[in-house]
Parts: sequence; structure tokens; C-alpha cells
Amino acid sequence: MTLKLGVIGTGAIGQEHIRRCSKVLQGATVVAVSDINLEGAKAALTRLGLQAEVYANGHDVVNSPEVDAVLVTSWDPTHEEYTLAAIAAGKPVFCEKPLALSAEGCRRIVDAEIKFGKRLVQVGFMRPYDTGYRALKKVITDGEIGEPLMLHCAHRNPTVPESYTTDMAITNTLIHELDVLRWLTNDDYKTVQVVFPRVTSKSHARLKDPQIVLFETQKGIRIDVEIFVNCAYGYDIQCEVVGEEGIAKLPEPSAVQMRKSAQLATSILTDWKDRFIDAYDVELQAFINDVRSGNLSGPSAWDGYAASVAADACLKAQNSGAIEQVELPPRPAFYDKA
Ligand code: NAD
Ligand code: NAI
Ligand code: ISE
Repeated sequence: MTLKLGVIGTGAIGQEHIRRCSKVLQGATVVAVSDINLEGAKAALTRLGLQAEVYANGHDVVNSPEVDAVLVTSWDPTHEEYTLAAIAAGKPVFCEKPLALSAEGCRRIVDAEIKFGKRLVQVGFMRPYDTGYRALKKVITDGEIGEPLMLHCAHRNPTVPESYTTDMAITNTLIHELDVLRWLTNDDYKTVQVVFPRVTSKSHARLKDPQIVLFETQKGIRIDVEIFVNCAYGYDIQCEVVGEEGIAKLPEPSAVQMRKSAQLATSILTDWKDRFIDAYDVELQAFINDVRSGNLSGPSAWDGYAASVAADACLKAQNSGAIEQVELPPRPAFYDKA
């Protein structure tokens, strides 16, 4: 039976996910959408050549009898409300990152899901589905570089809009590393400090850019992540793991190398949509398949919560300048893998 999806939020990634669920992936169809920008939602469907019910309110999407499962792709501050509504309706929900704007908000989702008694939530952390990150994890778990000691990472966007502020470097951008590095190292964060270098002239008054975030993990691994969202030159994700016996680096996206005009050049992508296009396909196909078979297995509400606990500590560290503790409670047995 085809899974009927309702999508809340038809902006950049909402449109991408509607396109892939309708035209690329198997086993699903989009039957309803909503956006506070109603005309934008209608225009998106027209552009994609699709027909679906358009609702003015996201709760109408959740509660429509036509909708089997929900995708939340609206702005970050709306995620908690719609995810809680989907759980209340007993419907599976794929929620884009962050699951909520605070650990407290994520905890409300975790508690609601446990009370419901069955996993309903998958968080849109797509990097664990990326072939490069998967290959890097295999090198580590196969013991090829020995125990990891240090990680050097960078998360660079060419530019961000004026609405993007200093805290969003953590809650909207670093949140990907907060999830994927836990997964990669099979470890949890212990402390964090945020350091602000000289601000780029390409930023604005409400955004300190770049930032350097320094972690110590429970096992004693040291991690540095550079977040630089006005780096100008491209969309660039770096991750280098220094182990006891060698170094493993996240592969670069494949690109043709050119010798031309006395230069050796390889182009760099400029958009997250292209950098992780395959990972988004794989994560959403996994969600569709898991909902149809009745058991969700992707990034869980607990993973969303764990990332947000670390994010809250990063926000505190941004303001204090001090080394802050990351205190993650033990994981409930409910989230143990079957
Ligand atoms: P966007 O600004 O293009 O889209 C946001 C949409 O939300 C807009 O269409 C806006 O009208 C709508 N919206 C805002 N408030 C609303 C409300 N109250 N009710 C209904 N609709 C509302 O942003 P985007 O780039 O598509 O990002 C959307 C979400 O996806 C964000 O949470 C972002 O963090 C996440 N995202 C994830 C990735 C990823 O790599 N996983 C990439 C991009 C964005
Ligand atoms: P966007 O701003 O392009 O789109 C968001 C859309 O949601 C807008 O159209 C907005 O009108 C709509 N929206 C906001 N509140 C809403 C509400 N209450 N009900 C219905 N619609 C609402 O943003 P973008 O880039 O598409 O990001 C959307 C979400 O996806 C964000 O949470 C973001 O963090 C996440 N995201 C994830 C990415 C990833 O790599 N996993 C990449 C980009 C975004
Ligand atoms: C965006 O929302 C994403 O999730 C992208 O993957 C990230 O690189 C970017 O910084 C965010 O704004």
C-alpha cells in the first residue's frame, strides 16, 4: 500500500523532500501540504507539477484522515509543536533537524513518544546515511587507524540570510556535527567551549562568524569544529579523525579534475541540497520503508534530544566563554535497538 504523506513547510528543503518523495523514491505519495505562506505552497506544487490538498494550518495536515505520516520541514521554532501533534494523532513523523530548539522541548517529544509506547519519530539527521561518513565510520570501527584521539572538523556555508543569528550556528548548523560525531565515535560529549575568532566583514551585527567549538568526549577524545557560514567560497564539510595508528578523512564529493589555463582545478559544491542529495534520498526511503513495515530505525527522538543537550551547553558556552559541562541522562531502554 502506498504511504500517504503530509508535508508541513514548503520552503527550500520542503520542496526538495516533496520532489524526492513524489518523483524519486518508492512507496509514497504526497497528498497534503501546508505553509504559513499559502501562496508559496501552491506555487511549489505547480512548479513540481503535483496535486495535493493545500491547508492553511499544519495541524490540519496532521489530522487529515488522508495522511498516514507527516514530514515537518518548516522553520526550526515550529518543529516541536508539529511533532508533538503527530504523536498525539498516533502518526509517524519525519522531523527536520533540530527536533526542537532546546533539550527541554526534545524531552517533551521523547516523553510523549514513550507514553505512546512505540517509536513514531525520525529526525532528519542525514549524514549517517551519507556514503562518505559511512566509509569513514567503517575505517574507525574496523580498527584501521587505532583508537580515535582527535577530530578536526569544519562546517562551512558560502552565505546565510540576515535572519541567521549567532545562536543558529549551533542550533541550525552545528546540530549536524552534534549528531554525526556521536554516531561516528560511539561516544558522548563531556565538556564544550566556544571561541570567537575575528569576525568576517561578510557577516552582520547579530551574527558572530566564524566560531570554533571545542569538545572533550567521555572517552577523552578532543574535537574541534569550525563553523563558518559566510565562508564565501563554497559549501564545504570536513572531518578528519586522528587515531593511534593513522589518520582517516571524510572523502571529498567526486568532481572532475581539470588542467586548464596553467591551473589544476577541482570544483567545490555550493549548496547543501547537492552535497547531501543521495543521503536525503536514502534517509527518506528508509523512513518510508520503516513506516510501511511498522518499525522505525533511523535517527530517533533520543538522538534529537542528545544533540540538543549538547547544543544547549554550546549556547551557554557561547555566552560564558567558559568550559561548560554536557550532562546527558542515561538513555531509556525504550530506545535500545531491537
Ligand atoms: P526555508 O526558509 O526555505 O523554509 C521554511 C519554511 O517554513 C518557509 O516556507 C516558511 O514559510 C515556513 N514557515 C515558517 N513558519 C511557519 C509556520 N508557522 N507554519 C507553517 N510554515 C511556516 O527553510 P529550509 O531551508 O527549507 O529549512 C527548513 C527546515 O529544514 C529548517 O528547520 C532547517 O533546519 C531544515 N533544514 C535541514 C537541512 C538538512 O541538511 N537536513 C537542510 C536545510 C534545512
Ligand atoms: P525554508 O525557510 O526554506 O523553509 C521552511 C518553510 O517552512 C517555509 O516555507 C516556511 O514558510 C514554512 N513554515 C514555517 N513555519 C511553518 C509552520 N508553522 N507551518 C507550516 N510551514 C511553516 O527553510 P529550509 O531551509 O527549507 O529549512 C527547513 C527545515 O529544514 C529547517 O528546520 C532546517 O533546519 C531543516 N533543514 C535541514 C537540512 C538538512 O540538511 N537536513 C537542510 C536544510 C534545512
Ligand atoms: C541548513 O539548515 C542545513 O541543515 C545545512 O545542512 C547546513 O549546512 C546549514 O548550515 C543549515 O542552515
